[in-house]
Amino acid sequence: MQTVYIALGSNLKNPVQQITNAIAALQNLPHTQFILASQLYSSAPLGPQEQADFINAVATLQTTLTAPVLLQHLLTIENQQGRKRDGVRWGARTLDLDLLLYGNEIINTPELTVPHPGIKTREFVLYPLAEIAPDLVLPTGETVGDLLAQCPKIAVKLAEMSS
Ligand code: ROI
Repeated sequence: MQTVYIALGSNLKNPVQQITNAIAALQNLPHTQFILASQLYSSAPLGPQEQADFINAVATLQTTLTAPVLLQHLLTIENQQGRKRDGVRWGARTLDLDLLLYGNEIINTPELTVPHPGIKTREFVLYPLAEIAPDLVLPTGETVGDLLAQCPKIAVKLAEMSS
């Protein structure tokens, strides 16, 4: 059984609903116990600015799925929620599910890099991660708090849940 952390992001087609639906889908994964999801956070896009603000969250699960099988499930959920890979780097998306951490494992394959490279520099990942796992230590030995202190500052705020 591994404890895993997954980052969720959306900035298209009702992002709050996309994230809510994705959390429900994570709750239904086989061989997996859903533990907790963070609140929803809103931030301006990293990358091209001519796109809508993002909604982000982080969820944690315990699973006996292997990392590659879990990744396939995440891609399936992205596709079920209408993800189109249009080839635009850092473009808008209905749903992005990133495997941030898989237990204490370090994985470097063509399909998967864990810990996710964005974890250290993306405030919109670190804020929700720190909310649900403030004392988490990465395989590299850093804590989430250390990373947040070193991270470039962008404005991340709790998302409006109404509407
Ligand atoms: N920017 C923000 N704020 N949140 C994201 O989830 C996000 N995801 C991305 C890019 C386009 C890089 N920018 C983002 O993939």
